[in-house]
This record gives sequence, C-alpha cells and structure tokens, in this order.
Amino acid sequence: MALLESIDSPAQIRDLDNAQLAQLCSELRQYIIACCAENPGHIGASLGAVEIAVAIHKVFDTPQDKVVWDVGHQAYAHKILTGRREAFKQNRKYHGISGFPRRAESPYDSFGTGHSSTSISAALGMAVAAQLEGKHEHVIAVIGDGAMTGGLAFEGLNNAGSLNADILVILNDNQISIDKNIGALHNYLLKVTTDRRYNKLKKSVWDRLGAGRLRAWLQKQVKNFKRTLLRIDGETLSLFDSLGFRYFGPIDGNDIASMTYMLGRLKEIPGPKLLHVVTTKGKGYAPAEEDQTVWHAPGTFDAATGRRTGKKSDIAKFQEVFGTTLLDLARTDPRIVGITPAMATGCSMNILQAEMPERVFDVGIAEQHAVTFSAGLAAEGILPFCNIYSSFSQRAYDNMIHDVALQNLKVILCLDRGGLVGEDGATHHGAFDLAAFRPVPNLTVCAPLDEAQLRDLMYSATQPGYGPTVIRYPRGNGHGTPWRDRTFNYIEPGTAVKLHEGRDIALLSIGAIGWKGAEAVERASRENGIEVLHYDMRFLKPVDTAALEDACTRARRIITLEDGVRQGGLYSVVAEFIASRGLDCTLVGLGIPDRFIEQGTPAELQAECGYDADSVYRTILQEKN
Ligand SMILES: Cc1ncc(C[n+]2csc(CCOP(=O)(O)OP(=O)(O)O)c2C)c(N)n1
Repeated sequence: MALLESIDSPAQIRDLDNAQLAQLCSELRQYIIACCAENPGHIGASLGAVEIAVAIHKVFDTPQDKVVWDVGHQAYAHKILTGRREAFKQNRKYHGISGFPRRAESPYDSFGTGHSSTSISAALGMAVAAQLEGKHEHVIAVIGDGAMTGGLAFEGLNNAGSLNADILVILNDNQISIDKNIGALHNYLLKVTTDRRYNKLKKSVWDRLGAGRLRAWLQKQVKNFKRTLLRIDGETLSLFDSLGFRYFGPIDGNDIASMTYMLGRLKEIPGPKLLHVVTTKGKGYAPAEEDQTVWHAPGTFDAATGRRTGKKSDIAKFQEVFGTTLLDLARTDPRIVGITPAMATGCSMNILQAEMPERVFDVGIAEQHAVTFSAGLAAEGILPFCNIYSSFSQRAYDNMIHDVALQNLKVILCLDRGGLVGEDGATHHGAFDLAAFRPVPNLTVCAPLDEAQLRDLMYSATQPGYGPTVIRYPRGNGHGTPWRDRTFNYIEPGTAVKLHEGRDIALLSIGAIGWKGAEAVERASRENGIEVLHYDMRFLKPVDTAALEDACTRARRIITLEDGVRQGGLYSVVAEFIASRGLDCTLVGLGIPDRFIEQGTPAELQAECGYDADSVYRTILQEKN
C-alpha cells in the first residue's frame, strides 16, 4: 500500500502521474477486497468504478467541485480517498460509516444517495444553484446503466438539456444492473459500444486526440464525430444528443489514463455533457468478474480463493418462500404473472423466471412503472404479483393510489424487506410502508408472522374477498415454521390470531416481529407470572376490531409492537380505536420512532429503537407495575 496508506485527501493525488495513478487504483482494489472480505458490502460495483473515482478526484477540485454518486454503492474508492481509509473498516457497521454517500459524513459527499436514478436531478439542482449564486464550480453525476433505466434519470436529462447548466454526467456502463440489465436502453447502449464502424471511427479520433492537439481542433473533431455518429445504418444513435447533451465516448472507464485525459478535456467544455464510459463490474477480482450478480453484494468471503464464507441457515428465508409460493400459485392459475423492478434475484422471483420466463417481467429500476404496468395488466384480467423492496416502493405511492386503489384493480403488491433491514441503513429501511398504505381506500394491508402465513396470504390474495392487497414481510430468515408442500389455507381479511392467553396486559403485534413479542410474553409468564394476552394482528387494514375490543376490555393495558414507524402504523390504529370508543385503556407503542435510523445489524437497531425481545419484556414489566 505504498501510495494509498499516506493519502488522506484528494489534494494528495493531484500531482500523481498516470503510472502512479494506475498503482493507486490497484492498491485501492486490494484494499476494498481485503476490507469487504471481512466486512461485507457492495464490492462488485465499487471495484468497477475505481478509475472513475480516482480520475474525478485527480481532475476536479473536490469538494468545491461536486460529485453525486447514483445509488452510491459504487463509491467505496471515493470514500477511501476522501479521508475515510481507516473508517472504511467500519463500513456499514453500527456507529461506523454509511455504505452510501451521506452529507453529514463528509464534505466530499455532496449529496446523499441509496435509491437509484437521483443523481442527474440532484447534480442539475446544484449546477443551477451555482449559476444563481455566481459561483464557478463543476458538478458531476456518476450513473450506472442500470440506474439510467429509472424514469427519474430521464426527467433530469430532459430538464438539464434545456437549462444549459454546466453539468457532466458520467454514464458508467458495465452492462449489468444487479441481474442482467435488460430493456431498450440497454440494447441501445450495447449497440453503441459494439458497433464496429463506430469503434473504428472512435479509434481514429481518439488516436489523434492522444497526440495532444489543440482544444479547438478537439472540439471540431468531436462535433464531426458526433455528426457521423448520429446516423449509422440510417438509425439515429445519439439519444443523449437529442436530449440536449453533448455525447462523448464510449471510452474505457477502467483505463486511468483515458479517464483523466478525457475528464481534463471535458472540464473546459460548458453546458450539459455526457461521457459514456465502459467498465467491468468486479474489475480486478476474478470471482467478482465471473459471477457479477452474486458479487454485487456477496457477504463475507476468503479473499485469496473467493470462496464465500457466510453461514447458511436451515431455515428458509422469506424471499425463498415468496419465490416458491409464486411459482406454486402460477402453476395452478394461468392468470398469475410476476413483475419486478430489477430485483428478480433479490426477491427470488427468479424461481418463477427459471420455469416460466414468459410470465416474469423485469421492468428495470422503475418502481412507478412496475405498479402502473401491473395495474394495466390487472385491468385486462391478469393477476399480477408485483414485488418491490419496501423502501423503493415509496416511489410508487401515487401509482398505488391513483392507478391501483382508486380503480380497485387487483394488484398484489408484495413488499420485501419491510422493517429495519440492517447494514444498508437509513436509505433502505422499510419503515414507512404500513403507515403509508393504511389510509388508502380499497387496499388490504397485511404482514405475515411466518413462512406459512406468507404462503397463505399470497394464496388468499388471489381469491375472491381480496381486492388490491399489500403483503409486507422482512428481509431474511423466517421462523422455521413448516411451509413447503402445505395445502393453502384461506385467511379471512381482517382476522387476528391469538398467540397467548392472559389478561394482565395485552400485546398486539403485526408481522414477524411478533416472535420477539412472543419471546418476551413467554419470559414474563415464566419469570414473573405475568400473563399477557398476545394477538398477532396480521392485518393492519381491515383491522380485527373484535381482537382490539377483547384486548381493550379484558387487559386494558395495551402494548403495540411493529417493525415499522409507530406514527400511522399499528400504534395509531389502536390509539384511534381507543379514542373513538372512549375506552379506558393505557397504550404504549413499540416501533420505529420519529427519526431516521442508521446502519447496524437488525438486532442492534431493534434494541436501539426499543423493540427487541428484551425491550418488549422490560416494557411488559413496567406496564404491569
Ligand atoms: C429505487 C431503487 N431501486 C432498486 C435499487 C436496488 N439497486 C441497487 S444497485 C442496483 C443496480 C444498479 O445498476 P447500475 O446502475 O448499472 O450500477 P452497477 O451496480 O452495475 O454498478 C439496484 C437495482 C435501488 N438502490 N434503488
């Protein structure tokens, strides 16, 4: 680590020559690999973007010049170069640094990211702000070909192309999202990067640029080059030019010399510009290059061999239950299809995809479209299971209201990773879903306690008696409840299940967090002789009013437990019930408080928020006394 170990700020790399920069890139890779082997993270994207980070900090005057990393999972080299080399060992850990850029963490993180496709809009806002304030600064957005499939990216491009602000978009094209990138934009980029005549043209221009001719000459050549590019085989190729950007590239984004050279030139050119760079996801680490989907975020591994060392559990993950159940249902009901916004592997829809590829639609990183597309399918009698990670579904809120619920179209929205997700932190916690969807008319909103309930709720939602339905469940393992090869049981909407009898206190829980409650209830009974009436509510809407009535009249001291925000969630449901009936009850709500929760293990974060098993137990004792 001859160079890297002494670099604490980008100013220190500005005098390095190309050979030293190449060495720095290689050291950065080794460091990222060594750290991620023990402390897992988004290694594949970050390895691919090392040269982009080094070149930006070499050429631009950061942090006065601003860089916005789209999604931000590729920004590890950026973090390490900007004073966080040691802190990176605590990447994504409780009280460590965030796995994504975060404004509060460093002046070099000019904009917080985590959700895809925001970089162009944010960078444009910054560029326009600089104009308004009379400042001369450069603003760069780095966006992947996957993130570019998000509609928001195009809203940003469309706006930028007409405002003529000084903004540079670096399109980091590694031709993969998490899964294989698909769609028309992907086909277009592929065509640009593989067209032989185009590449020949590119090479001749590039060779001459390399000779260091004058800038005016360069600009003329680039203009001519673009004109040629506009028509290949009679087709318009320059999508970005037509949106008001000056398109440059494609160049090899893993070649540090080309990157610094090109960025140095583009720095002098005003207006909206897009540099198309081609990189390899996982670059420099063979296992990560070979299986790019797995190595998007592989967990722990042995750096020398690439063998993944994460523990395997015998207990099924909720994701596996979802994927398997969807396949089982699809086998029996030809109306069923699956829709995923670019998360087929993550949510396990790839199980259905493997057997019935024609019935799975990966629509790109396009949550809004995924929901409205599902609504369109439902309008014509198809039965769509649309699976979205809870926090990403925030984008599709209006689509659920306007396109699904208002028209009462039977879309089954399965929200994966509901609740505190852990190491991905504040941007990724599925905190708001239950509270957000509850006030929407026509929706059924439920959260299974375990694997068997997830399976039964998915089945039930396909049956008459259910309209548009939201089923939310957490990331990771279920409880170990038998679920495979079980016959499906219909669950009546709005019915709770009594898990424990008692009348000293009532615990009302929703979702898999109910097991923490059950643990506390059992302990209070065993150690303190306190008998808690425990209902697993299952449905937030419609709510089981008979269960609420039972809890309020028999126990009268109520605790709610949810792995989501209390405000608007189960806590609010019960508070409203008590108030509307004028009942004489006390109520304590356990769940996510009114602040953003950072990263850590789910256990650490649940303890911090006061709703792990121990906290529930202590609350039971407190309420009893
Ligand atoms: C709104 C939203 N949806 C989904 C995701 C999950 N996600 C994280 S990275 C990623 C793929 C991004 O692909 P690309 O932009 O090409 O970057 P790469 O990882 O290939 O470098 C996805 C789908 C997200 N972060 N935000």
